[in-house]
Amino acid sequence: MAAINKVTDLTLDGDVAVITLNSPPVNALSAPVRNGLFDAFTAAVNDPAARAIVLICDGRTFIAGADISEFGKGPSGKPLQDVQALMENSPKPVVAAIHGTALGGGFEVALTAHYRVAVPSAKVGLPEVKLGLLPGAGGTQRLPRLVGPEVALQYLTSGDFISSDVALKSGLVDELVEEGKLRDGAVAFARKLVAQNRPLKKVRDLQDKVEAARGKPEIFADFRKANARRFRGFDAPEANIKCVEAAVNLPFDEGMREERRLFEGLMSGSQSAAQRYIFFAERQAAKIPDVPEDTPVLPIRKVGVIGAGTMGGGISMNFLSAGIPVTIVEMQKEALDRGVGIMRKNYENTAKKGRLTQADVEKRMGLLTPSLDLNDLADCDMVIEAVYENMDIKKEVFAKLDAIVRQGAILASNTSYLDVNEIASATKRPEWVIGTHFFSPANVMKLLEIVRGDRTAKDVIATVMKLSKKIGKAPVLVGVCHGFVGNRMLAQRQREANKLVLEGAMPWDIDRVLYDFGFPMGPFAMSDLAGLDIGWSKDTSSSSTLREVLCEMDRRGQKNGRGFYDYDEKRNATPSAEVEKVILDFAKKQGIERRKISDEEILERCIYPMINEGAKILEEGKAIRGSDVDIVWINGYGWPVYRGGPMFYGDLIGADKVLAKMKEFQQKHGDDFKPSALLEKVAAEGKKLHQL
Ligand code: 3H9
Repeated sequence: MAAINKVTDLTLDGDVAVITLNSPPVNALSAPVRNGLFDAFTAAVNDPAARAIVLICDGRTFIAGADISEFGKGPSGKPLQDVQALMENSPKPVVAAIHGTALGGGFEVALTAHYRVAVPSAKVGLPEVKLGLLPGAGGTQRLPRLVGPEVALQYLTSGDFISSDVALKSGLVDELVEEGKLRDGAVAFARKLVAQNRPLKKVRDLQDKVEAARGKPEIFADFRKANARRFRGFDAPEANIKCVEAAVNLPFDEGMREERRLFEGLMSGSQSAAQRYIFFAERQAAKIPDVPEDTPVLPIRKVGVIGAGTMGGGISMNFLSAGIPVTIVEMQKEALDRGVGIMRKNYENTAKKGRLTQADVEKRMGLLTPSLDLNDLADCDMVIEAVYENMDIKKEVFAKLDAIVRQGAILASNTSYLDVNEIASATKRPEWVIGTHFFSPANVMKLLEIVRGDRTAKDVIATVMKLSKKIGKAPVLVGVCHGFVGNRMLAQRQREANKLVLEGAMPWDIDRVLYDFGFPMGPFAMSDLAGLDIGWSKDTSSSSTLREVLCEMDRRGQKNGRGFYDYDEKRNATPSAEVEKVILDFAKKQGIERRKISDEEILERCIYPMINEGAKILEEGKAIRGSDVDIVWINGYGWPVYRGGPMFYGDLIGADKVLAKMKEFQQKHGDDFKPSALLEKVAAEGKKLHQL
């Protein structure tokens, strides 16, 4: 026995048949893989010399799921169910041998084996919900039978990976075998089954845990209630819950039919299309056309951060958490101590929630060197500046860094708007200068806009792109322009939100519309949270904007309980009658005749100019591709992932319809709505913005 086809291989190890699957990069269940598995299992089942069968994978992982790139295309190859039926009905025990990650359809295949063994580093899980889906190969029916409906609900609706020790305890895995010795361990396990004549265990036949939950609808009602906020707007969590209800209340085969029905509903909807697109878009963003994959990267063993404020502290934590030592420099001792204290407190809060041990906290803080002297940055491999957003100050800092930091080190700025070329011009090494725009809170938010200056070297770009992955960020390479991709588009939304308030809407109307669209909060609630007085000064305030007027009235936002909204001591917001009056007076003074504004207009006025600006950004080459723009908005600004980002959403509406609306608004409200040439072109040629 040997190669069954290009991806599967069947060998005999004594009386145990070993099927090895090898389909890089992640052994996804493409048509050739399903065909290969079908042929291999058929051969193994029919081979009289084989008394047990082991399924194992080559490469970095066990099967990581269905092949997502096949979704939406017509059927081809053997259905996965046929492979699973062969496995489950095999008269010889079938053992799945797991390393890496057994995910989605991959774990569902493992769940149809009679037994599962894994190495300690392996993880299993059903992450379909993150793709707007549910496990469509029996996972929703088998998982509750093994772990009970309560735990199954958690796993299915979070998509979280499960470590092998937890999997062992909960019966998802039957035995752990020594790291690096999976094949031998699995074969020995299979041999033991045969020797002991152990019965074939079919998960579908397990009844105890589902029966125990029958007639207890409160399990589901309580779960829905407790998670309503987390699931808001998403279709997939509810469909997953319904499947678990079916597992509890229906016989296995009927439950499987319900799973299929709900799976197909999700698969044909726009939410899953958006979420699957984002999965690939995020990986695509890591690829830079003129910076080849094999560009050498520089070792980053030690990082310097200038500024121990909220940003500097958050940025430092990313590196500390990844085990990279950080020297953090502030000008005043008090500010330094405060910043370091906040970092410690953040880690300790995480430890209190059980997500870190106290030893981890100490280890991380032990990697931090606080300093009041820029000279201490001399031997860093990379220095990130996070000082006040002012060009003169930034240039001064970079000139100093240029003199202090060793040659061959990267100098990065955390600027959120400023010209990285101009900052680089303050040094004699512009090739080594790059922008790293983190988002607040910098230790939490996934997005990192990496700003490429005209002279930034390719190995510097490659290094920072790779490094950002190491610290758990989703990097997007952008070009120099005011506000880069994210803030530049945000400015469009903010401008329209402000205008709408004067024309007739109230801040809470706008916030409600954007919240219902799926954002975590609207622009006015956001301003209240950040503080209305950021960048405001009593001395220069001229009552010329609504925001200035509110600051003059000491309405500074959540921090003093009064902003656009009034806040109670628990920070619950209610619309403010005082603000309403201020708005009416302000509009009157400006001679604006207020009118009723529909929710539809609010949404279109806020969102379409963003889509248009995204097209302009692409036209100017400030983002590499439309999908990169979407990744910025998903990972940095809370754009609902099930709407795929502004470019994807623009395509969902239709570029032609967005264009027509922009033209209508341009007529009524002026050139803020002037369509970009690229939007015109895309609409005329019937192309897609997210595929540019
Ligand atoms: C499912 O199973 C539905 C079933 O219930 C239905 C049954 C009927 N398909 O992430 P990486 C590619 S839904 C196709 O950079 P890592 C990926 O695009 C699926 N391609 O590596 C990338 O390509 P490239 C449920 C896939 O080591 C390359 O592999 N499963 C798939 O950081 C490397 O990926 C999931 O949702 C796929 N399923 O992480 C798991 N997976 O090099 C999704 C990966 O060209 N996958 N690729 O850019 C993951 O979470 C991670 O990829 C994994 C590895 C943890 C496996």
